[in-house]
Amino acid sequence: MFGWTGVFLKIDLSKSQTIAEQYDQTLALNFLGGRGFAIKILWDRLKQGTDPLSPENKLVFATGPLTAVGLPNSGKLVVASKSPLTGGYGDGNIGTLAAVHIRKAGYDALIVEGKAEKPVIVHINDKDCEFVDAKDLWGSSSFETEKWLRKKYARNAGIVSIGPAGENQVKFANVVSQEGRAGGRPGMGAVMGSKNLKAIVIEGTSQISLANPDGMRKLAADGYREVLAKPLYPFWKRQGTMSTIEWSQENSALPTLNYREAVFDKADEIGGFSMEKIKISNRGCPQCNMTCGNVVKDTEGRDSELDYENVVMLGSNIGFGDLAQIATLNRMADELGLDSISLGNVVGFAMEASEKGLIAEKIRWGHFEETKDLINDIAYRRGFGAVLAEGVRASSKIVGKGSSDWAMHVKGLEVSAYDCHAAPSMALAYGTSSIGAHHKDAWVITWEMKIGRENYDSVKVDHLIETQLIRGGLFEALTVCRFPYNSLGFELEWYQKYLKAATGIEFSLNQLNEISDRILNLIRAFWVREFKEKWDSELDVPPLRWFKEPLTEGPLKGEMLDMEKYKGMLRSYYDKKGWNESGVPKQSTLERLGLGEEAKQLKAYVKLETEPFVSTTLQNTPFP
Ligand code: PTT
Ligand code: SF4
Repeated sequence: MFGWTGVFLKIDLSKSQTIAEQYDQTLALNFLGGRGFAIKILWDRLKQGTDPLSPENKLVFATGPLTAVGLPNSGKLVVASKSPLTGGYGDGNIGTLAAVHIRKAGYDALIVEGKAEKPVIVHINDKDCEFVDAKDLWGSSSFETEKWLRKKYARNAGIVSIGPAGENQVKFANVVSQEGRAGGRPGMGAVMGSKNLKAIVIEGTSQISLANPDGMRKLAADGYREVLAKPLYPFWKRQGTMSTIEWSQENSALPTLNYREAVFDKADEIGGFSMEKIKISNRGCPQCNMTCGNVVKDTEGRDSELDYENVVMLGSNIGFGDLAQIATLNRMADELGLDSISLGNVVGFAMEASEKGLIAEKIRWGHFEETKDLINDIAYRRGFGAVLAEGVRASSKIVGKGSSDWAMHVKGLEVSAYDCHAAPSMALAYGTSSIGAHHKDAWVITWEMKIGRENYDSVKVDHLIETQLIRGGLFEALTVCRFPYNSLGFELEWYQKYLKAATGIEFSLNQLNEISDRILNLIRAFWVREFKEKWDSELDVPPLRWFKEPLTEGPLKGEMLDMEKYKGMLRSYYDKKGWNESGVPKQSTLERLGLGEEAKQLKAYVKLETEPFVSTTLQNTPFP
């Protein structure tokens, strides 16, 4: 087999044992890699109802056939598990040398299971593996941990670790690497902490076996040149994702004060051009010439890496208009190992609850000292921080008094940094995303602004489905960064050529779409299997604030979503996906995608429809 190593490394922490498992080539052909491997592993090996923070849960670090083969932006991996935050499938995408070394050590994925008796570090050196006592590192920040490990092991080893938030099993703790790469929003860091696993260090030295190594070398060099030649490249290097702040402000999509508003009076001060004035360097993932991490100094003179999402969520969404202060909050998130999106979301929730007098704690919008204290309280689960550590859905259940209307999440995952008061298809993207309210699978909002934000029509549904297949399916399975494609216009055909050079197989775009659809359907089946009779289409509806509370500021004052029309779009989406009225894949859909066995298993938990579902809202015209 070329392109894939054909081997998963199973790491059993309870037994301090590793087993290299050969897997069948059909798995690679049907699921490609990354997210595809992760969902198939979790589907096959997790019992329904597994407690996400128990030793029985599994944490998968998965690469794909294009990971680390020398082409642009290919130093990425998918970290996945059953999520303690949502109770469903959870994953994240992280740029790290660990992705490169997993492949060079001869594996396509690591499957971590069990629980170590005491805190450990797993050190993998090609085929050797040792379990190293981590008691001296337990309690350290992710940065200190990595620094210490780089001294002890190779300077360029692949390292992923957790901070105190992961150790304390904060439900939105993530996994951190290289002082600024972070992934696994739905609590992958908490799963790691629950297993007493502080870090994985991996060093691999072998070559990845490719069908056409010379061809790949040439294609990779051509690809780097092509990326450099793209007209948008120079501006990208200046601002990366940060230019989106001005765009969001202009288009009333900038989450402000817990998504109450979509414009922020200090947007200019936190935007890309202000950032450029204090930027000191670029940082990024391995094998990337687009390095999009904008490094600035925080209030204490430390480096902090700014992206759109973390600046918005720790800025306008909680009332901060000072980039150095935002950089400090962001640095805290990275060191503690907290997802910055969910963090900004729960802090915004707390500030609103405090303002409304629903909680005793005083936490004011944009108050630097109070916010820093609260962030530490969340990571260490102290006081009201312990409530927020459970995520915004759980917090709103505890606070009550109608707060669930403005608890900004879908299926328990906090909404990322796009306001949807006036963006129906982005709202549907959040509603139907594979992990909860994250923009990874479909960032359709800029497209939506161009074609008309007011429509709720099936053109939007079609575009969403297509985008999800490419972003949530293909890029997560390949596994490479999607930014060359979606931010610079690096064409999809490149990836087909890379796949051919890596695997020797010519995949058509239709075949790749089918693989993506298979992956996304199996993820949906996983959610349904976990929720059983509690599964309901209401789980695909975004927060009520966007439907009940119109914007009160900016050019779109008075705008909000229409529930009836949203549900019309959702029904159309289900229909086009081959799902029933509750959003459960039909037996015929699963069988068409080669998931017949999985359909049989799912039938033990829910009734599967076999008859075609006829939609009443499928025309290419606006919904009533
Ligand atoms: C991603 C989410 C994002 S999406 C951001 S900023 W973004 C936040 N970054 C965080 C951070 O930083 N520190 C922290 N403690 N928490 C953070 N949480 C947030 O996590 C990231 C880039 C970005 S920056 C994006 S959009 C793209 N995402 C990709 C993806 O999902 N798939 C893919 N194939 N390519 C992608 N390329 C881009 O990667 P999650 P990274 Mg990320 C400091 O983790 O869970 O997927 O959530 O990993 O290596 O930092 O790259 O404006
Ligand atoms: Fe990483 Fe940014 Fe490069 Fe993508 S563009 S690989 S996220 S540094």
